[in-house]
Amino acid sequence: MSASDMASAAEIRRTICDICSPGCHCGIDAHVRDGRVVMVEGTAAHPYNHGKLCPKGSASRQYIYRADRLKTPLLRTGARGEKRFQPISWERAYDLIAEKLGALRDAGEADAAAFYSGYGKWYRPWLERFCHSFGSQSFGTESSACATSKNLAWQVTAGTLAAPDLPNAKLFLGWALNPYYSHHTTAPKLVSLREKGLKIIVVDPRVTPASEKLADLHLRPRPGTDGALALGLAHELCRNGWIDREYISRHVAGFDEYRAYIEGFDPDTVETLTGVPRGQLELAARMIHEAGVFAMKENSAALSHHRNGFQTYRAVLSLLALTGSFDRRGGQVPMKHTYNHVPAGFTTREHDFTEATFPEKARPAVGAERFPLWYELKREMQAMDLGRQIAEGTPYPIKALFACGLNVRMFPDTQAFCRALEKLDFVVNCDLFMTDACRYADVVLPVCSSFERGEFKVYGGGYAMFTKPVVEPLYESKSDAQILCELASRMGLGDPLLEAGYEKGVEFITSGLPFTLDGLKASEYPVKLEGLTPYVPGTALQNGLPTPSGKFELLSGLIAAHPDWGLDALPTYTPPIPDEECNAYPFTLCSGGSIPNALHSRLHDVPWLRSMRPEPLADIHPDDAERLGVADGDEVELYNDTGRITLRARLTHTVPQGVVFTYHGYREANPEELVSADALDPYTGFPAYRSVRCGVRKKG
Ligand SMILES: Nc1nc2c(c(=O)[nH]1)N[C@H]1C(S)=C(S)[C@@H](COP(=O)(O)OP(=O)(O)OC[C@H]3O[C@@H](n4cnc5c(=O)[nH]c(N)nc54)[C@H](O)[C@@H]3O)O[C@H]1N2
Ligand SMILES: Nc1nc2c(c(=O)[nH]1)N[C@H]1C(S)=C(S)[C@@H](COP(=O)(O)OP(=O)(O)OC[C@H]3O[C@@H](n4cnc5c(=O)[nH]c(N)nc54)[C@H](O)[C@@H]3O)O[C@H]1N2
Ligand code: SF4
Ligand SMILES: [Mo]
Repeated sequence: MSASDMASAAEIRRTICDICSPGCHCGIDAHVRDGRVVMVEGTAAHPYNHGKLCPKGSASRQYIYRADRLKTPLLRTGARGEKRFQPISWERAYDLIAEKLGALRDAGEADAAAFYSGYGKWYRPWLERFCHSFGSQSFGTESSACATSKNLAWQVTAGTLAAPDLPNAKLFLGWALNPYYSHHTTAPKLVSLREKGLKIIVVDPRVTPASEKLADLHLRPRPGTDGALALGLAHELCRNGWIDREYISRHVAGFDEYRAYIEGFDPDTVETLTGVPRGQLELAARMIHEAGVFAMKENSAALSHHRNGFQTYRAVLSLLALTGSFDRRGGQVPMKHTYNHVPAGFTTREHDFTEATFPEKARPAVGAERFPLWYELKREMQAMDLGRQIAEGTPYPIKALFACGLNVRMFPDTQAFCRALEKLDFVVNCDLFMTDACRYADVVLPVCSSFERGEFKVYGGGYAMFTKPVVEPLYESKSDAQILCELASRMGLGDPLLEAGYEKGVEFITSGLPFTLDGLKASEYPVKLEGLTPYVPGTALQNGLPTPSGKFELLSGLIAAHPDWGLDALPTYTPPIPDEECNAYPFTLCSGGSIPNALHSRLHDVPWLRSMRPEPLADIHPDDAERLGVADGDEVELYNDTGRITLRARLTHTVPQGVVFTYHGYREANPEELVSADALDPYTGFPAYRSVRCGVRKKG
């Protein structure tokens, strides 16, 4: 039977693809026959994706039916890591978890348990509340290496988050911009705005579809040197008087100190530091001047995956202050997250829900001592410090871990992290699949996909939605939120709202908003909220920003007030890699940067997607390859003091000389093996996935 025959015999039910983050959950028309999804298409009337799916979403049927879907709860019977388990009932699994975690709590050591969420986000408010009600502050997530560094930079600088006012922008600074691979709905929007006159500067060490199709100017700094580039642009803007003095005097704090600091970032010095020719820097500054006000790309990964990422972000944001582009039409406009980190133009009570039971008296979250700025602003675990704290037992021992979607291959020095997991007394992991992380768990719980559950969602433009399952949960799987609510009851956490179930929690979070859950459920599509008033640019500045000075801070009042942190109040520049490491190994390994057919670790086992790139590849410049005697397709070993991996070389001019570029999440070649777990950004604890040194040699 052909696909269209199968589809014609099937019923169309609407759901979402949740492979990406909640802001990008594309609407899906699932064609269902005999309780099974037989085909997927994009939902034409969906306000986010308008019928389009990316390659990953097009393969979502193979994702939810992956051969290694977990079928039942499992109990470990072999050594940790060995992958020997026996199926158990949900009752038994809950009893075991209640017994083990309950014993820790009864002993007054609830804070020796950590609660972790991988990339999945929809259930996070429930996991966080569970953690707090249990008595631990150590709720932490994969965002310890993703969007949080950017968000904290905004918080320190302006006390708020912000987004580009693209429809009114004349210039877009696409700092590490490549939506063709990472955000498929953004690329066509930029194409059409460009046809209407938008100018775009792309800053990316590599040649990408965005640099080729969207850029009026492409700047190619060496990975992790963007901070110097931004300060160089600031130098050029100041030197030429291309700054908005009135805006600065009214709304910006620390300009004089900042101006004195950037004196050292003249175009020649910046060319040496970054590799960007001075002529290109001068041209970029002129384009900014000519536009007057500019908008920019909110990158959550490429800039922050370096030891200097947080300061880089602040240096980039400082350009908004100099030109008066923050809180201006056509610039970068303040916005609040509505729910699950999605700005939808209204507010929910998500924070009230997660913070109501925060255990003030518990020991500070994992990472608090090592990353005080992080803890001050986030009040949660910096998960990149979890492996160290388990291994060293300082400042206090961690004994148990409850995880939803733990992927060990996103932790720098993965093997050290796995050894730390082996030391724990009790580990639970909830996932759809039998992942390598599951091997370290005592109890593994099977969860269902977005096709098999109902969930509350919001979308940009003022939309809310409550999805319905399109098929029954596969095998014995349950949704994460259901598991957490049932477990809260079983353990007697004493949190009636959590124990009342997922929908009661959603009712609390959405209380006061002009809809009911039943109303949302009655629609197959996101529902637009009535009566939302659009934000008027300039309002936040007029009211005073929620920073210590009330202004946009080039000099951070928060950091200046804490000299004991040993952090710089100005957005100072430190090279991403210390000289001694540069001297020890000849290449910079830049691992990460989306590819169209994968999302971190979770899609490499999906056959259609794997077929698009059957093996992990190391992109190497042909001149470097020639020096190494490496031909296209040869096996090469990447190595440094932390570890080594073997993969195939792909010779390409898209990477600059001296840089090796790989994608991550692969079992057979995991670049995290070369990323040190000790060399973290001192401001935020972020790992340097995109700038570590390594050697390259041909295998065999
Ligand atoms: N070298 C390098 N490493 C990187 C990056 C990089 O650029 N370079 N990028 C970093 C970034 S930006 C990120 S965001 C992280 C990725 O963060 P990860 O958390 O590593 O992301 P995934 O690989 O998707 O793994 C998440 C796990 O959750 C499971 N899962 C999926 N849906 C659900 C669900 O609904 N419930 C539960 N319980 N589990 C679910 C998946 O099967 C998978 O095992 O990786 C980081 N690692
Ligand atoms: N297909 C796909 N889509 C995804 C993901 C995925 O894994 N696959 N992951 C999702 C997640 S969790 C995230 S965080 C986003 C990330 O997606 P984006 O924010 O778009 O970032 P990346 O695709 O990681 O990297 C963008 C560009 O940054 C460049 N780059 C690398 N290092 C540097 C640097 O030091 N400086 C500069 N200026 N540029 C640099 C890379 O060459 C790359 O072309 O994508 C999301 N979408
Ligand atoms: S994987 Fe593709 S289709 Fe699915 S949510 Fe992400 S962008 Fe949308
Ligand atoms: Mo991410």
